[in-house]
Amino acid sequence: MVNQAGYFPNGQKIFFTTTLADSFRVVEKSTNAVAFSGKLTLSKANDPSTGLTVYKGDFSSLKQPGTYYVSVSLSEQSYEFSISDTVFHSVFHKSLKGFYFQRCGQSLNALFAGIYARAGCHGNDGTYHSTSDSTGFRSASGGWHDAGDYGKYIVNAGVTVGTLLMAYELFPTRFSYDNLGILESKNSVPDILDEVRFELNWMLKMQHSGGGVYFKLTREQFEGFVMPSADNATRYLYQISTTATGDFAAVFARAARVYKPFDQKFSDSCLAVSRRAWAYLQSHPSIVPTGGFKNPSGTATGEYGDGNDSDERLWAAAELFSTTGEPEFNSYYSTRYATGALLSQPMGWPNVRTMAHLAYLYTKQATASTLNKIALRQSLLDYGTSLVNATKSDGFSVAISKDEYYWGSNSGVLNKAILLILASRENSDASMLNAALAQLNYILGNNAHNISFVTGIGAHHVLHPHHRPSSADGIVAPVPGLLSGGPEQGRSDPVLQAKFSAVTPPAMIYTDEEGSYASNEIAINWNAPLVFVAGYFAAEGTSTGIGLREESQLNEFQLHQNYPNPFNPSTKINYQLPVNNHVSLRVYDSIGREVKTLVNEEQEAGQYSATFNASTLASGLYFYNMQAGSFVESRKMMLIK
Ligand code: 9MR
Ligand code: 9MR
Ligand code: ZN
Repeated sequence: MVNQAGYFPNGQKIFFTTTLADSFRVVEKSTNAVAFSGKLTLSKANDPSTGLTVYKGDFSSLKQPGTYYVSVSLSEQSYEFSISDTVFHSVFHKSLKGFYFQRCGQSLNALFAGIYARAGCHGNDGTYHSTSDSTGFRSASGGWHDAGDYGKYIVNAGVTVGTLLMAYELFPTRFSYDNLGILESKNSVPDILDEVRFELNWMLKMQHSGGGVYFKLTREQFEGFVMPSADNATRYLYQISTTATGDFAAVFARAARVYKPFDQKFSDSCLAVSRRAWAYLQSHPSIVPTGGFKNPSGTATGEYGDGNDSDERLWAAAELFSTTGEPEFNSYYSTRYATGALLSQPMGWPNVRTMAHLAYLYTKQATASTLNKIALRQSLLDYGTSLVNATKSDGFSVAISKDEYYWGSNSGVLNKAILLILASRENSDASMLNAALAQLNYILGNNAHNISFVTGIGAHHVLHPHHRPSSADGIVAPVPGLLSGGPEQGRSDPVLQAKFSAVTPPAMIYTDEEGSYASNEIAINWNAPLVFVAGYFAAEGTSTGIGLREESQLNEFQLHQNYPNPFNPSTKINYQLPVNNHVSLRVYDSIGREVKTLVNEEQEAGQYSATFNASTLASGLYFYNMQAGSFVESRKMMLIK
């Protein structure tokens, strides 16, 4: 079992096998030449999660880029893999593009979707359900299909959008790719933000004028395995809920920060709707509907059942504080944040407490409590350490324990990888980053099923996901870039029930069959941490392997590319100061004459946006240059009138 996408030249390289042999060889594929040989060691006897006795081979010292396979005996060899700096590029790109393929209410053009082009769908979204507060039609088309079904659920949208925006906000240079081949590519706004905005535009339509947010927009019963355009039954907006409203308030507060440099008006409206959602929460201090949202009788689509909205409220407060700096939100968070352990579980739709804590930990607001931040940072480090230890006692180096193979377990694995990445930035311990990468290795084939759980990635990947378009489109290969949920200990569908028993070890309860919705569906909230982790590591590489391009984005000077570029007649130039400094920001023409001084003064640490009015300048090439302390950087811009 190898990571079928591959390994970094200078990174750790581990494979697993259950074959008892003493040595192994890594063979170069085209020449069949043995490039490396080594000894197997025991990884784990009677591994608790799989029940297997697992051996591992380490070929980290093989650094020559190429295509290889591992051989442990004459008859047994692994799937092929690469050694290269770019092994995670296509995982990142495909998993992000996976969201484009989930778009609802828009046809997918062959230009962007290739053979997976399809007609638009669900143009009649939606009708108020009889249990909601209104009657008739409400325009709420757009957004992503949630999963293998075509429903749209705010709670799941919330954690998904939160995770994707967090990836961009923490690591803007790693997530600024604008050439994904979606409708909005090359518009000078990173594609991850374009794609997320498609979902945000739908979410906006789900907010009642009173601030509350409708829980979901789905049919009463799951649709059949038809293309989305053929699914024409009525789809309903169900009740307003406080879990949905809390998630909504949180992600729109974050969106107000993230989109500000790109679109001030949109940013303003994000903050306004977030405040309105917050006001609704304030006037409804107990969970709505009572006990949490439940499907009414006659409805069987997803429930995302959650009887506790305190974490959604906490997340909303943390994000609103981070965006506005207002004391109300700071004190809401600070008086409640310490109930229970701090960072002690991965993010997930039922519990977004970790999202709240991360928002507070990374806020730039000067009035944030230093003591809170110290406690959060310490708990992140402690949690990271406990996860590293968990990987050491697992046969396949997985960070989830044998009791954590819940529905969507692969997302638990990847959400823990995110926390390991974040923890690794707080010290310089390579073991955290290696443990994070081991989680991605597991997802991409380093697992007991010897399968890449991402469609379209690896020589042997999931082929039969519980995904209606992949089933109904008549194309053999499933839609690419989608993460299967993975092993499910509860055996919550008939296929798993028939195939496995109560004594099957939890990590073995998986089958690549369309009927197994509990182990082989795909979902937006599972793809989001895949995008985060694959995108993070895709930008690692560059011949150094992991760990050597450590950068703590929040603690460094940054001068961003201006948007839009080309622009006319005024633009914004954004930059970030980690500490107070004298800043000069000047614009020069192509032969080096200064045409404008935008900033020349002492400024406090923070993020800035300088407006540049170019109306008196001729079309052409210009440069802007920023100096602050020893930081000096220039960027190019084109002015086209
Ligand atoms: O698709 C399945 C559907 O045909 C069954 O009636 C249903 C019974 O619960 O289970 C499946 O539905 C899944 C759906 O396709 C998408 N997400 C999870 C659903 C099961 O919870
Ligand atoms: O991801 C959800 C998982 O945590 C639950 O255990 C499961 C059963 O309630 O439902 C999952 O969510 C499904 C949703 O209800 C409908 N769309 C498909 C989702 C993924 O299976
Ligand atoms: Zn649709």
